[in-house]
Amino acid sequence: MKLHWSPRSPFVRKVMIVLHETGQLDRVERVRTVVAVGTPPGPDILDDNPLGKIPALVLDDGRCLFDSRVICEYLDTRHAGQRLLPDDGEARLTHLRWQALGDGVTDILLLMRTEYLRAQPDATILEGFRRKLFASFGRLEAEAEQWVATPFGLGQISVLCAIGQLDFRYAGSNWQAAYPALAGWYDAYSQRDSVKATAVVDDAPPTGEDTHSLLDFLQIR
Ligand SMILES: N[C@@H](CCC(=O)N[C@@H](CS)C(=O)NCC(=O)O)C(=O)O
Repeated sequence: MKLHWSPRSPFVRKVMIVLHETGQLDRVERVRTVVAVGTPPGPDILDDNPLGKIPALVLDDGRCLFDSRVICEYLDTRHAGQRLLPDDGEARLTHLRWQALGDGVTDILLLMRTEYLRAQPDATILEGFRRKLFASFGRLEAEAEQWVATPFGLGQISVLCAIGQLDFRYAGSNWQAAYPALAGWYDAYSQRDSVKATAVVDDAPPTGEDTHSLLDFLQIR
C-alpha cells in the first residue's frame, strides 16, 4: 500500500500512530506529498485523492482511501490485536465522539494559522476560532479523566494529535497551566512508543513567521 505522507501533518500522524500500534508499518510505502491550502494541488495527489488532501492511502488494488478516519478504521480491521475502534456499542461511540472533537480542534488550528498568515487577517474569523478552541479545550479538560479509564484507541489518538499540533505550531502557549488534567494525561500518553516515534517535524526552510502575537491573542500564555 502507498501512503501519501508528510512529517508535518497531524492527520497523517493519526495514521502513523495506528500503523505503529497495530504492527503494520512495513505494509505501507510512504510517499512524500506536499500540500497546503494556499497552494493549488498537483496531479500527484489529485489523481489519488480528488480533494487534494493528505493522508490518502492507495490500496494494492488501486483504490484510494481518504480521509484519516476512513484509513484508520480500515487499518484497524487488518490486524489481530485489540481494536482501536471497538466494533459497536457505547465504546465505539465514545471513540468516535473523541475523534470528532480531536480532529475538529486540529482543523481549527490549521485554519487559524492560514488566516493569521494572510496579509490582512480577518479579526472576526480569528475570534471565532479562538472561542471554539477555548470551548474545545474546556471540554477536553472536563473529560480527561475518562480517557485514562477507557482502553487506548482512536479517540485518544486524535486528541493527542490535536494537542501535538498546538505544541508544534504554538510552542510556548503554556496551555498546560490552564488545563492541568489534560496536561497530565497528555504527558503520560506521550510516552507511548507510537506517539514518540511520530512526533510532527517541520522539515521546511524557516519562514520567519512569528506566532507570538497570535499566542497573545489566544491568551494562554
Ligand atoms: N479530514 C481530513 C483532513 C486532512 C487535512 O486537512 N490534511 C491537511 C494536511 S494536515 C491537508 O491536506 N491540507 C491541504 C488542503 O487542505 O488543501 C482527514 O482527517 O484526513
